[in-house]
Amino acid sequence: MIDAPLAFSPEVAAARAAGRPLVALESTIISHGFPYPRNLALARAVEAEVRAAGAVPATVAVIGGRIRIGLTEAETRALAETPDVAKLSRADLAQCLVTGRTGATTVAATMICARLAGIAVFATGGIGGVHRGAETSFDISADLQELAQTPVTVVSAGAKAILDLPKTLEVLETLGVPVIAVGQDAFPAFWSRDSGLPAPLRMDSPEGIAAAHVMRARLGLPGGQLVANPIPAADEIPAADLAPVIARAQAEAEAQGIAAKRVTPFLLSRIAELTGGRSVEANTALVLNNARLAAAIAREISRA
Ligand code: PSU
Ligand code: MN
Repeated sequence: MIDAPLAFSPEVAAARAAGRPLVALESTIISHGFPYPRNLALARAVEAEVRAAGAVPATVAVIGGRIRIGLTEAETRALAETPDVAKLSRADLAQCLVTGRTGATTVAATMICARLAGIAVFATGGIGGVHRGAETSFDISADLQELAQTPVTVVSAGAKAILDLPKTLEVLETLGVPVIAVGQDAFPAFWSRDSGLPAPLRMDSPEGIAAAHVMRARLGLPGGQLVANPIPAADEIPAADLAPVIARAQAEAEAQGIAAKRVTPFLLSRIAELTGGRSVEANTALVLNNARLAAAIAREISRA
C-alpha cells in the first residue's frame, strides 16, 4: 500500500471533493528556472491561467516533511524568494522529506507527486533531456526515464533548446514515450516553434490527447505522454537568433565546470542575461500557453 505524506491545499482539497479537473504544476521552474521576481509573477500567472481555462492548479513542492499539492500564496512567495531551495528529482524526494528541507520539484519529481495525488495532467515549460556533449558527460535528465514509467500527461513546449534535441527524441523513442506535437508536424524547440525535426506523433485536439491518455491506462502501459505544444507565433524567438547565445552559454558552462543539477539553471539564467530578458518573456508565454492546453486536456479526462 502507498502511504505518501501528501498535504493538499484548501483549494485543491475542495476540487478533489467536488471531482473537478486538476492540473499539476512544478516548482523548480520557480526556484531554479526564472529570476526573482519574475518567478513569483510566473507562478501566480500560470495558476490564474489554469483557473481561467476551467481547471484547478496544484503547484507541487516539498515543505516541512510533506509533499504539498497546491501552495498557498505565502508558500509560493517563500519558494520564489528563497535562494537555496533544493532541486528535487526522483533520487532526492524521500531524502528531502525525511530531513524536513524545502525542495522544489522538477518534471520528474512533479510527475511522481501528481500520480500519488491522482492528478493526470501536468503543465510545465520544457522538459529536461539529453544535454549537448552527453556522449562524454553522460548528462541525460531523469525527466526522460520518468516519462517512461509514470502515467502522467506532461504538456510542454518540447524539450529545452539548450539540449541535443535529436538525441532527446531518440531516447524518448527507445523508452517508448509518445511524443505528440500539437497543431503541427514539427517537434517544437521551446523558445522557437520549429526544431527542424519531425515529431513522432501529432494530435490537434485536447479530446484526442485525453483519449490517448485514457487508452494507455486501458492497455496497462506504464509511463506518460509528452505533449509538445509550440510557443505562440507572436512570442517565439527565431532559432537562428538563439543559436549563438546558446552556444556561448554552453561554452561558459564547460569552462566553469558546471555539472549535474546546476547545468540547466546556469544555462537558463545566462541565456536570460544574454538576451536581455527576451528568453524570459518567451518562456513565460509558452508556460501560460501550456497551462491552457493542460486545463483543456484535464477537463476532457475528467469527463471520460
Ligand atoms: N521548464 C522551464 N524551466 C525550467 C524547467 C522546466 O521552462 O527550469 C526545469 C524542470 O523542472 C525540469 C528541469 O525538470 O528544468 C530539468 O533539469 P535537469 O536538466 O537538471 O534534469
Ligand atoms: Mn542533468
